Amino acid sequence: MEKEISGVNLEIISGDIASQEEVQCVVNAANAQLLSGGGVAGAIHRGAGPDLARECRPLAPISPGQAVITGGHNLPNEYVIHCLGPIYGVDNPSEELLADCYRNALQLAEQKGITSIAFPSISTGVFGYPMADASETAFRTILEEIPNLRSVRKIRFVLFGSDAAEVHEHTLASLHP
Ligand code: AR6
Repeated sequence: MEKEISGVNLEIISGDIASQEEVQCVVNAANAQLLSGGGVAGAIHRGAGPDLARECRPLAPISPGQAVITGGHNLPNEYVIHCLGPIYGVDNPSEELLADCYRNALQLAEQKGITSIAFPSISTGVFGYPMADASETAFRTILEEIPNLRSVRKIRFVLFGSDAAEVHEHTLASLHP
């Protein structure tokens, strides 16, 4: 699914966040220590190689809602923006902290003049955030930020599996008919 909103191309696909060749920046669903892990963080660190962990070390720890930027190393992307999502029901208010992730990631991308960025569904794996709720917060925040974007012209959501992609398509259709 693809939508053009105020000059920004918003796209939802199913796939692997670590193999997005056409985007300048990918977003990591990180842990506070910015180390490799399961899910998205594991895929990104495997794809980037050990130099990513080395670059991350002095930037850690980060707190829920925060975003930091590094190079992409062996990934097909120039940059990685690492966001620490809230652990659902533990880091509160979870909704605000999740919105902070998307807002801070987009603002960081703007500061670097990044034109295209791919997000995973932050917090909806190990961190337990229900996907429908998370997708609503993600898209609400992105729709709020779109009018402020100057350099970012493409925002892609990369979801694991067609069910996750459908949930996101449904949410976006309801927020932006
Ligand atoms: N590409 C796209 N989406 C993926 C991929 C992938 N390669 N792998 C998993 N997903 P998670 P979180 C989906 O757990 O909830 C890590 O171990 C997955 O199905 O990666 O923010 C870190 O070290 C889910 O919908 O991130 C942290 O400790 C979503 O991406 C912690 O888990 C996010 O799942 C972060 O937990």
